[in-house]
Amino acid sequence: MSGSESETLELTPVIERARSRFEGATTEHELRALKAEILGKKGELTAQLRSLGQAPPEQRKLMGERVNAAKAEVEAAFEARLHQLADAARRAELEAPPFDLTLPGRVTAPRGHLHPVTRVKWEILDIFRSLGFSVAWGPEVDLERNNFERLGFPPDHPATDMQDSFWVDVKGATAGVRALLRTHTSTVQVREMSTREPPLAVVSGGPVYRRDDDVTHSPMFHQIEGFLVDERTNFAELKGVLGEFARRLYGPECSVRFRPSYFPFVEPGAEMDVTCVFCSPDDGSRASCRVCKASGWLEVLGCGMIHPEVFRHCGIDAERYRGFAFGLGVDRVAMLRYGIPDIRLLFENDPRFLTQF
Ligand code: 2NL
Repeated sequence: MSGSESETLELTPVIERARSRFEGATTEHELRALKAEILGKKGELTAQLRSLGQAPPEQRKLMGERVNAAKAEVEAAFEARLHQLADAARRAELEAPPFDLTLPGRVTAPRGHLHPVTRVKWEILDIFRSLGFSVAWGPEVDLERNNFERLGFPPDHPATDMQDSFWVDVKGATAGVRALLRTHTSTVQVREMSTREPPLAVVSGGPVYRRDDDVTHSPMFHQIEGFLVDERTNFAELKGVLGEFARRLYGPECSVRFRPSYFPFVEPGAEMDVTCVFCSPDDGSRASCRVCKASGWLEVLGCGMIHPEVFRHCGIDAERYRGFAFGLGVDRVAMLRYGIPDIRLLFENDPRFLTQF
């Protein structure tokens, strides 16, 4: 570089070019890329600084100051444009439609609910609780003794064929002691009677297991059983309690009737019917009602006065105490309540079915 060239070292156009390119940038990213290009290793000003080495020594100082001053100006132009862009972004954010904090959140997983059988089970247990009964629970695998013997079924009694059972192998069990999936919830009643002192009023509910499988039977279904034991209770009290239960479950218009029936652990035994929930009062639809087979009545539970033999097996004084007991199928109540035609639908866990409740 010659002396005359250094005197005409014209930096104003370099600064102006940088300024106008910065103006053209519309994002911070774009702006920073330009700055790197202009002030970086290959930028015009860097080249000028580098060439100072060849300038005559008496001019170097002045030229150096001018190039550095130009660099500072380009940097200031960069900072000014950076602030402008940040201000514009902030203004756009403030002027945009406000974010609605009251919008509902995005649904990631649908909310579940209780199974229809569980809902009906608690509805029934709650009714008995409101009538003064307490709720008890017991294991689903129990001893033959609690499932059959204490209820008065002797071993190999033909009645045990009525409910062909699922037997469970117990490793190291004493010979002759057998366990099974409970075939009814009476196991819980038996446990309560054997461990507590009357007066007692207890209900219990849950799954029970029998070797059945068709449209109206599932190998696992749900039962609720209850009993009351006191020095003086009788069939009239049984009718009063179970009639009130039916009205609370099916509505105040519901009537009940009792028909003699046989259960091995009660004497006398009966079945309770309620007026058909689909065709009562009869509006002319009864004649074609498929649910009650045009009878106007639905069978809903079994009941009776507890057999003294059951008391003796459970250590209760059969001379001093009497009691009534009852049992009902929860699945059947749920099927009537929701109009479900096939019991197996309840236990296939198909969400297309379950989400309807
Ligand atoms: C049913 C069952 C009945 C009982 C259940 C019972 C229990 C004990 C003593 C006496 Cl510990 N009875 N339970 C009594 C009568 C009928 O019915 O599932 N019926 C639909």
